[in-house]
Amino acid sequence: MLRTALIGYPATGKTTLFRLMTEAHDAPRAAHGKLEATLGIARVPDPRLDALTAMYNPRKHVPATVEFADIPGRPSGTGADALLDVAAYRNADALVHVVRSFTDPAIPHAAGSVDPRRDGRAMEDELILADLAVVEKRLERLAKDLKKSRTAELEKEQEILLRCKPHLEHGSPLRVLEIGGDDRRRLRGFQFLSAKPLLLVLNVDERDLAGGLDHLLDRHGLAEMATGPLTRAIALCAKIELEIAQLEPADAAAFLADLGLTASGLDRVIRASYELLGYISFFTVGEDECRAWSIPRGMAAQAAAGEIHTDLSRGFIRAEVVAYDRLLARGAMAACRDHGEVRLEGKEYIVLDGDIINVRFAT
Ligand SMILES: Nc1nc2c(ncn2[C@@H]2O[C@H](COP(=O)(O)OP(=O)(O)OP(=O)(O)O)[C@@H](O)[C@H]2O)c(=O)[nH]1
Ligand SMILES: [Mg+2]
Repeated sequence: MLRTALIGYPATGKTTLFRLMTEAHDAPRAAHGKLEATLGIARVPDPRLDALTAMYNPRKHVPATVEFADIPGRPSGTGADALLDVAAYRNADALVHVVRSFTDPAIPHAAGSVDPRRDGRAMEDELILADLAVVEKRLERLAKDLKKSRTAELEKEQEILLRCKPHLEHGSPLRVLEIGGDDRRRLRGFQFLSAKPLLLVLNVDERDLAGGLDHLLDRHGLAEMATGPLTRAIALCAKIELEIAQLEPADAAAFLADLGLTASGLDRVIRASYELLGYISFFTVGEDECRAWSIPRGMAAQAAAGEIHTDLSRGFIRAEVVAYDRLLARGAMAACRDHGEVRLEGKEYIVLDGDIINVRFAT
């Protein structure tokens, strides 16, 4: 499962967004200052799963899920330790930085004013400084160890960290550093925060909704920050989205249309996270259960089978695969079979977005 963590300064709307994403609409708000992460699960909306469910009428339908961790914000300048202390940040596949542009005199901003450009940059700097602290500490340790025994692996680790250090010192996140496959593996264990894909969510004022959302990203400097690799930005109004999410679906759709929005905030945050991480979905279908699974793009069939169950990966023989579009066009699996559209694929087959898969395996 894809894991994301909400990061941001106090009172920017993280918990409001968390409640929206995880449908924990009525859950009590996390108390300010509470340090642990609150975890929640968001269901990934996917019209294809809805269509498959209509076709199979299964007892159960299970959407793909994304985990969100909500952590109370700390004012800027609290120090690298504060960020590194939070396991949910380190463990996340992606960070979602909630940047506030809404103004409300009753809800003061910790920095004394609302300034999305400043906050976006300040958080990036904090991620970079947190990583730099880790790099420096490890380099010191490595220097000592290398005196005792020079191994090729330790030298390679030192080499890549010596590339990271000046990069971070120049104020650049590790996201934008080009790193080869082996070095990427060497760095993975450090769980560097500035290397994680970053989604910037501009939490806009309800009064700004009328003028459309995209130009707000430009106006507040977030579009510019999201031009680099593994970075994206979207704008939404968490407070209004949460109100909309509590309406009946038909009313919610009408409300969104009134605001000139084509998709809910939930849809947009999830979609942006998927694009950011290059995730795709495949499906398993049947009368018992129709289910969506998320995997990184480029994953082979055997590994994808392992997402369903380790037995399926271990005993993998072949995968029966049909494209979603073909199944929908034919209306039934049997018709796809008759037309030769159900392929038998081996373990090296690269799973495509929308594949419907049945794994044949031996126990
Ligand atoms: N006016 C307005 N208020 C909002 C908006 N989003 C959130 N708020 C309000 O801002 C306050 C803080 O929101 P939270 O979601 O609790 O903020 P947070 O980022 O979780 O705060 P910490 O957990 O303390 O870091 C709440 O009273 C929200 O209702 C918005 O878009 N507009
Ligand atoms: Mg909160």
